[in-house]
Amino acid sequence: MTERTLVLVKPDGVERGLIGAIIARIETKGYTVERLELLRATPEQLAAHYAEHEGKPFYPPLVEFMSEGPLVALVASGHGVIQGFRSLAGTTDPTTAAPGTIRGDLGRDWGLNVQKNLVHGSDSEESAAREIAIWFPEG
Ligand code: DAT
Ligand code: MG
Repeated sequence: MTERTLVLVKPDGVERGLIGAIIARIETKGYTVERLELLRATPEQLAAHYAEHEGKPFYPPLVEFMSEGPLVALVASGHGVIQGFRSLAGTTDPTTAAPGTIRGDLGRDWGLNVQKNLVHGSDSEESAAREIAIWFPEG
């Protein structure tokens, strides 16, 4: 089934000049970039986006990190793109993410109290619909 997913290139990815490398992996896999914007996240967007993590110890530094600089929000589409992009991204911790993945190849532990793991990808159809509405509210 053709799906859409919400991808963020987080501020660490933008700062390190990896926007192109990350988007190239999405396109090389055969997914289509449908929407794309470089923006600074508002506190409201981050609170909505990370609502499931509110109250966890890593939530305050996570939201702080995500507002430190511009990020890229994009919508990618394709058959199975939600799971497919999660596979491309690799597991959450870049130290142990498999080589061949975005986080495994391009990410590492920078010794800070939040994992700077370059990208976000929606984890379900419900999350994708919710998150696309947060970052592209104009539809
Ligand atoms: P993912 O981004 O792989 O979907 P998640 O939704 O569980 O992971 O967490 C959201 C982000 O929060 C994640 O990309 C990095 C940060 N994070 C998650 N678990 C963490 C932890 N144990 N310590 C520090 N940061 C964490
Ligand atoms: Mg997640």
